[in-house]
Amino acid sequence: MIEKLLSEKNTDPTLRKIGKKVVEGERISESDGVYLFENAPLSSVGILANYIREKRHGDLTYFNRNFHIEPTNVCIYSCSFCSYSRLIKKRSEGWEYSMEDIMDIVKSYDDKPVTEVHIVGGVLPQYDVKFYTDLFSKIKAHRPDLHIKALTPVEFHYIFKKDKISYTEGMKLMKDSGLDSMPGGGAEIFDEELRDQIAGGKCSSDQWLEIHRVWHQLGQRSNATMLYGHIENYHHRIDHLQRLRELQDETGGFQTFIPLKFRNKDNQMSHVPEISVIEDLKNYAISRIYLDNFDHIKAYWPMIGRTIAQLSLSFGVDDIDGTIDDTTKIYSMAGSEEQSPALSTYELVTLIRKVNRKPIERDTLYNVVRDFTDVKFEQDKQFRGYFDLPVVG
Ligand code: V47
Ligand code: SF4
Repeated sequence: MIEKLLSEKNTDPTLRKIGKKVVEGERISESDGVYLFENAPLSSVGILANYIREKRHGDLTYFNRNFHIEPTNVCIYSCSFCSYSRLIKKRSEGWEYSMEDIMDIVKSYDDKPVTEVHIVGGVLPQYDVKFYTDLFSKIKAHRPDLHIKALTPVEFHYIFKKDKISYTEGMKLMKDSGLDSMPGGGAEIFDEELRDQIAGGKCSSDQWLEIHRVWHQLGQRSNATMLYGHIENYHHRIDHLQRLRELQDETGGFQTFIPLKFRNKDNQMSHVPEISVIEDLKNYAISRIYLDNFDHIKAYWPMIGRTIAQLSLSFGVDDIDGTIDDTTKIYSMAGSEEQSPALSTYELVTLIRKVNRKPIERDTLYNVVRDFTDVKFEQDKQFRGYFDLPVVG
């Protein structure tokens, strides 16, 4: 297929030129990226993205066993795309967990083989540096092997400013208390004008990038996201990818890029229509092509739904996040098809196998926990328990 795209049979010389760059491992430019969004058919970007995906990972498709804790949905900010948060003046409509509440959730997973807890939520004054460092220390004391992936530059910028400490001091405190990695949230869209319109008041794009830079300089890893499909155009998307690619050249600390599709239920941007699945797949593919220095592209299934997550595996995606266990409300409240997002390991493995890819359980840092490629789990008693199937016989 790729030969046809590169040959004279392809009557678009610019697309041929970009295709040649991809095959030869040459980086595409910002104008190439915009050209792909504006002119290339889905099939062509799909072929190129899948070429890169298979060159890097073959058929391997990663997932993990994780759960989320959202300490609060009350927030001092009011991002216009957010369906999840409640303003402080309406805090009685939301939830605000105490340290004990959060530890009770952690403890409820004691007998489950999860490897990661993902903690993120609204921004509130009582959740300060001391609260989070105490929380991370307590989780580590209780379950040292559980990877803590928590908070974003949105919270960090706010709490460090309040305590009048630098990003470096603050991130060192987080690391020393047990924070293992940072998720990719809060990036939204980096273009300053748009960011101001949809996420005004929270940390700026430069501050978001700087906190990741500092974290990477401490030897730690993080993810990156982009909120797309709202009021941005293709130039804004490529600008966002370009800023991530530049920081990654500098630090190498990003593991995974996660495009997040804007969902429009019950938020201040409900009048903005959601974009089509064709656009979603194109966005995954072009992200894979553009971010040549990122190892992984993730389709977050609670946001996009499991069917499109399956499709995305042919458009550059090699990771579909984790079991989640119905512990996040961010997307169900924004109108995702996944109203109670939870998949057992068995279901995740089956979902990946059904589209002829090889399921690999990973930990947060992409170490292989278990290769499920050849596991015949229906017959295998040992794995029935592992797959959360009833152990019979
Ligand atoms: O920053 C909020 C997004 C993000 C909506 O790093 C919305 O592994 C679409 O970052 N429509 C938080 N998106 C979630 C996040 C994340 C999720 C999964 C895995 C990882 C990871 C990170 O959710 C926010 C914002 O960009 N978001 N509301 C909405 N209506
Ligand atoms: Fe608050 Fe995050 Fe929602 Fe913005 S996206 S209002 S910072 S919870």
